[in-house]
Amino acid sequence: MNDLIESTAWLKLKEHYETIKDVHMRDLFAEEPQRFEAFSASLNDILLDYSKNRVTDETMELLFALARQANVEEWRDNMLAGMAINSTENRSVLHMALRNRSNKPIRVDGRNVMPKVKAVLAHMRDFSEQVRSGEWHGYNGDRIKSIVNIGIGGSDLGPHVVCESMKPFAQRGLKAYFVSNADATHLVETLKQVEPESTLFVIASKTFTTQETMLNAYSARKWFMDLVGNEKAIEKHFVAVTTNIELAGKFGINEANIFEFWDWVGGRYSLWSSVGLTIALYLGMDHFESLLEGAYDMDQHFQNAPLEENIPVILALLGIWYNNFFDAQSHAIMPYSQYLERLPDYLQQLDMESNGKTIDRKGHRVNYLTGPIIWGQSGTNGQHAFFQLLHQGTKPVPADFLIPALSQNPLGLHHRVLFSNCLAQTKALMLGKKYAEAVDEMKHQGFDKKTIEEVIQHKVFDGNKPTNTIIFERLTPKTLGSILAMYEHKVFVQGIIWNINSYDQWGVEYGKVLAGQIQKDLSKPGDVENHDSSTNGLINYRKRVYFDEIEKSGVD
Ligand code: G6Q
Repeated sequence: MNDLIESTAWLKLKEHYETIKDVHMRDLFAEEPQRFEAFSASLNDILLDYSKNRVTDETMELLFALARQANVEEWRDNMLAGMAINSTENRSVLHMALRNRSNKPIRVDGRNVMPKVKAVLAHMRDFSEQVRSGEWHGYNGDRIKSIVNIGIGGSDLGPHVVCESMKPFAQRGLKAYFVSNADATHLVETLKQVEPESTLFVIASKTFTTQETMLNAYSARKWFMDLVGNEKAIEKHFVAVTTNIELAGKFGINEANIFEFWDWVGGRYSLWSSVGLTIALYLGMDHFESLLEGAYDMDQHFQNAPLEENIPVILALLGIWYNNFFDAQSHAIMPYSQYLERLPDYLQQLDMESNGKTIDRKGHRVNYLTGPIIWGQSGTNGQHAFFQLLHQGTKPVPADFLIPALSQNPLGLHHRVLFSNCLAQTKALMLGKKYAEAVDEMKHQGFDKKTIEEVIQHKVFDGNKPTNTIIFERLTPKTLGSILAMYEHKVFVQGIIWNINSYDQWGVEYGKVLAGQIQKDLSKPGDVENHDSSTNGLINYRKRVYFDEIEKSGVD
């Protein structure tokens, strides 16, 4: 039994939906000249324009009432007070402590965690400065030129999106690589680009037991030993980021080079912790701290701004509006910035791992939709691929468009073209093109009546497709920090309203054990019959090919 869809705020929204579902945004804009001012919110240089949504003042009031009914503010305060809101793992959720730039203590079990957080930041600063200045060098005196981050999921996606997005701030001559996939190709192709003498491997794993990461770490270690042949050299080239100091020590990493974090930091919320070591090495600690400051500004905004002006709350409520009342199955992320190319990947994990849940906090199956499918691609590339479906497909796809007002690479007309495309898309998605407009356009282009009649239906665009535009001055570490924190809080608010635990990931844990039995079966000769027929058939296919190959080549 779930209360949500029977609650007062929900029922009022349902009723309101009936009155608004056929209203066109084109008419809302015509009726309300101040719509942009009325439906926008800002923090520092970040401006959220949410006027191109299928909402009126009344819709927003009802949505804010839903947030109040779910006690979003109280949950937010409980999270920051260190309460174990990750109830299925009995853990606090305190990634906000990692970027707490004030002197206020933040406690877990009555203990202030800030001294530990600051000590790790100081350790990161000290180490990254040594590496970047050349004071820390490879075993034979070479300067470190390549950082290879080995990690997966939360120990990969966060540092990866930041390093990619912040390339203009990186130190010249230093490269960052990310290896995550169990497919050896990922590691092998990366190792082709680096030299052991000038490479530092950062093994990032909260648990230090994740199969893919351990596989890659041990293979990287073997590659290093095969080329260098000096066990002692390992400590100059391998460091670890983990909560499991013991296992990192067993791997052979010097305790002084293990960067700690804690179980109250969830994997997908960990880029602000020592999991950000690769960021600090690549960009420098000052830029890493600017990233933290940007996130802290968003945290302050999230904690203090009234719900009506609160950017993450507004984004969360609009998401719920489409997800639960318009039955939108997905939400698209369109960064009009090549540097933000990896943002959709990062947000996929943040959102889908957090809110891809069916069981509510009380242990009941929900009877409403929870987290959407997150997808997207950088503009303008997406325009030449899947935007057709956004304009004329049968599925509603609300989307966020993100764009800097100024480019990091001002080159001729490029940014003006990029900017025009971004705005032209959101405008067209909102307005659409009426039948009469399409006819006029074709007449103007000189088409005859018969041709117009034949194709006109295809040239009509319904419009009324909702988008948010998130615009900022320039993509800097601080702005990026604010944007990532904005999405974290959006996901939190949605999880609270859907009454699910956004901080566990039993599906991921399940995946971590699933492969064990199959792996054993793959190593024995002969066909297997102990699985379903599909799994048996696929295992046996691989075995036949593999054992034939061994017989032919004589090499295992
Ligand atoms: C994140 C998830 C998951 C995790 C990876 C890596 O919230 O728990 O993506 O980050 O499975 O785990 P380790 O860091 O422990 O290797």
